[in-house]
Amino acid sequence: MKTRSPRLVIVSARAPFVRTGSGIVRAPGGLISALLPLMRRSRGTWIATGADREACDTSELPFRVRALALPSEIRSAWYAGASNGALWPLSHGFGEVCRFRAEQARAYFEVCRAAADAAAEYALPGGVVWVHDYQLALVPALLRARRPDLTIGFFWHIPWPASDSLRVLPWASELIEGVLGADLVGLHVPRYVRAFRDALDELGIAYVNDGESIVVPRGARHTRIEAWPIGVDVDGWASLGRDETVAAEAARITADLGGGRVLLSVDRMDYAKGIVERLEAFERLLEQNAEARERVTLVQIGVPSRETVPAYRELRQRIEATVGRIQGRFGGPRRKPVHLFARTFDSTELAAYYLAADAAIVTPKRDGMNLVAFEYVATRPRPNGRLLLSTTAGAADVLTEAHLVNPYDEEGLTSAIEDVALAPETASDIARMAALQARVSQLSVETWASGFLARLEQVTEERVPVRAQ
Ligand code: GDG
Repeated sequence: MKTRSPRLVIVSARAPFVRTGSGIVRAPGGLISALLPLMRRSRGTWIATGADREACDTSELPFRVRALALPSEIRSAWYAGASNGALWPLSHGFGEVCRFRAEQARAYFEVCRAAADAAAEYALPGGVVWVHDYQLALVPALLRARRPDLTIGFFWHIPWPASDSLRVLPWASELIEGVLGADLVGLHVPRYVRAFRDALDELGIAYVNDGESIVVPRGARHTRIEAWPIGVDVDGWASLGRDETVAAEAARITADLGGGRVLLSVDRMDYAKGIVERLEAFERLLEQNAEARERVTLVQIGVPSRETVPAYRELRQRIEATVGRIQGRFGGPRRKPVHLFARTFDSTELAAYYLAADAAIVTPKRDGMNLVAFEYVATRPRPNGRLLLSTTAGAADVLTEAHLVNPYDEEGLTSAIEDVALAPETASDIARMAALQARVSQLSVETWASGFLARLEQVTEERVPVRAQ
């Protein structure tokens, strides 16, 4: 599909690159994985509110990256406070973790205003601006007020909060009004669209149902809310999966781990990812099953994340303590049942682990989509291996042939891990993986981004034109 990507302005919290001890590297996280291939092909501008200015010095890139200069206390109240101390837990059903503080809400409004100002400055007349995620949900309405000539898309990458959860957010109505400034609002799966509809009901905002999408009239225009399931760079992962060096590295990993069965989990260290619960389920498996004690190894890649938020620092300690306990109980001089890597890997290294793994254990407690599930499937040159996936991840609505599990069901989780680790491979396993591979290929990130942008233009064409100011 043809899109107007060269005129595109992207607004997100994260920049595509970060500065680390070893230089400027690609930032971890789903949004970056999704948008980088698109922006490489376009010559637009990427506005990042949470970025490090040095990491935005990207003269060798075919697009511009602009970091906003925000005072550090505002940045912290917006990012660690309102975004990751309130909206993230609220949307993932962790009400008890939420903290609502007025000064953090003020910072959230201020950062959204600064982002809207920057987008208004960089967008060409009649241009397209695509705003991303829960950290910037007020930008669409603020930008619309400044530049009614623009076409504005918004994508919310996490679950849309249940209306009972939303009730406790002191600025719920501002949040929804902010989002409704967009022409097209994307959520991953239809059940999030239904949750959005509940929120409109709750706030008494009128809408029309149009098939699975919702249309909210807004004067001369309207906002459409639709499900646009994200995918991954399928060709990129598949070509890494066919690479001989990657395959050799995968063989070395399997041998280093003792030649038994390898289970792999890859997550940002986030309580919504269910890492501790997964480790505990694995520990129960080791208690119960002698073969697992001898032959099964769990590799947990845990990218450190949001360490300025107390709940995340505590989580990292819990993860490390749980791994230590399992090691102490079941490890020996030649056998280590769990390997925890608390660092970022490059994608070649990650692909080698995807190849080496007999099963991917993707068991978040709640997840907007989960790209790791897609990447594991996309990397495999043959339809082997198993994917264990939480019913509570958006990905479960799309990757229906995966082995599905309720991550809150402790015994169920242990026995599901046992099955994917130890049951002999059957024709049905191969058929399931082949079906998953076909599904993942259809849902490439390229299709997602170009489909969303093309739809955005369509939606805008339905409204009365407004001239640039
Ligand atoms: C949010 C939503 C939604 C991880 N470690 C390394 C690395 N990664 C990459 C993976 C994958 C991405 O990070 C993680 O994506 P997820 O989708 O699992 O999770 P979130 O970061 O929470 O993303 C999520 C997503 O947005 C997109 O809408 O699916 O539900 O929470 O791509 O490969 N990449 C590299 N090295 C690592 O060590 N290179």
